Amino acid sequence: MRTRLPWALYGVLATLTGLGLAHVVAALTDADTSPVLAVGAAVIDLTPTPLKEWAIRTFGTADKPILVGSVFAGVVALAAVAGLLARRRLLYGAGLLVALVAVAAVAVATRPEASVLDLGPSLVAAIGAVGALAWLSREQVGAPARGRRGVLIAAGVVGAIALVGGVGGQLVTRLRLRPEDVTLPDPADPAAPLARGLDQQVPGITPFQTDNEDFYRVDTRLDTPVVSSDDWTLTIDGDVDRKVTLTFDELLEMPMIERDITLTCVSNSVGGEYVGAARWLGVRLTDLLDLAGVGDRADQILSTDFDGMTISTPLALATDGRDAMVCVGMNGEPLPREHGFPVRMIVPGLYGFISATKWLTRLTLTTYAEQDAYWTERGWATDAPIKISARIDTPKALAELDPGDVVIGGVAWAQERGGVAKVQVQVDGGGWRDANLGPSGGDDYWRQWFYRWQAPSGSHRISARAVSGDGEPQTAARAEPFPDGASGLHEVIVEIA
Ligand SMILES: Nc1nc2c(c(=O)[nH]1)N[C@H]1C(S)=C(S)[C@@H](COP(=O)(O)O)O[C@H]1N2
Ligand SMILES: [Mo]
Repeated sequence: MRTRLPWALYGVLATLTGLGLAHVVAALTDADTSPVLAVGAAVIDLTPTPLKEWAIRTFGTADKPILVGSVFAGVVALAAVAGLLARRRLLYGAGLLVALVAVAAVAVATRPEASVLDLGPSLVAAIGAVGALAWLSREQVGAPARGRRGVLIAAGVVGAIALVGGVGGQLVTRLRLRPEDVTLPDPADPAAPLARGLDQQVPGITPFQTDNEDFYRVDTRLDTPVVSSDDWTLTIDGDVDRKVTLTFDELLEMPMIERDITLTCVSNSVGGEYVGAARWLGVRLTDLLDLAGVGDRADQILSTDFDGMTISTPLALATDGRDAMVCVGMNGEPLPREHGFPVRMIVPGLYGFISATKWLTRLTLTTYAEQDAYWTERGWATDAPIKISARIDTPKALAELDPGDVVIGGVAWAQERGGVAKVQVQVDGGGWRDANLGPSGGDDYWRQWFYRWQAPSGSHRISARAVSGDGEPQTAARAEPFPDGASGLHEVIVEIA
């Protein structure tokens, strides 16, 4: 082949073949993660907090696909270069491919709980990629050059291997160990039936209970972990009288409580989407801690997920009588994979980043002086109660409406502060007027609210604020999410024609 283009293509196809095969091996061996995702994860972990904040603000939930996409595009570009190098000498091209895989292997090997097994996919990626490149560029090793037709056929064969590998790997992973196959026990301490909310009454309001499919997702992962409940265990160790290890079945045999709790992310901006309300089923955290017997040194529960990611929770707050729980169920179903299957923590009143560990495998009783967790290492607060907040769901910002009857509505939350006692609405800086509240779902649950407004023509600014059951009004002082949660009032501007 004289022209360069086919060579660039060889490099890309060879690399995709290696990656496709790596996915199959990862799926079959429970190896932790694919090489591309490992590189992406390493990039996330190494990114300074301000840059990460900027990415979340700018790209929202698309920040992950954009990151994985960029890493992938970089890999494809280098793969094309490897192909072009192979045109000169196969060894050069192969060398670059091996170097690429080596970077991924380092990223894989430095994950917190990496084992030798996790290097399998990288090894296969290297062998597959170099093998495919050698086969595609066989004239470099003395065989007669392929004609145009031969190039197309060879490219097709290699492309098919890459595709079948990539898709097959995904499929195998999805089909194994399905959360739906788990049967949950009945709660010994059930929640009262949830009242019917204002969902039907106020068009555009957030539903009283968030469907699992609609529940926001925030975590550091680039994939959706597939963790088996069969070989899952929870270990409680550190400053305890005796180290305890429980299997999933043993956990399910413990008395279960059921609670309605609104979970909130510290990265949520005022009026943002990173908040959701669900009915959780699980074991009381204190029941588990009692099994191990907490010592008198610990001030922190350091929880670890299946991959070594850590979250720290203030021990005093988690054990002060609130309904902190180790959950297996969400809205009557086993936890979805996205939300931590098989087991996660939920602690009402604390932002998720210091409490809501998904894919939980370990609770270590320790001290803040001794051990840092993922976000606290990055400068986020260690003590972060959820701030009182009201959100306006309807009308939407910049909505154009007719004069007359307009229903303003939304949700408000004040977990572990006696719930929401009052929501007030203000138009154009005028007097604060009390909104109507929907039914209560308990103090740890959000409350829907609405206010009927006679809207005059013109452009208007609507604000809302909540007051907690323990009498604290929501602050108007603005703060960014870093380091302990955003504050300020949610405001929307609407145009009345
Ligand atoms: N293992 C693990 N658990 C985690 C996280 C994470 O990155 N990894 N993110 C936390 C954060 S910041 C929040 S807000 C909640 C979000 O839970 P959700 O995705 O189920 O809504 O999970 C928490 N648990
Ligand atoms: Mo979060």
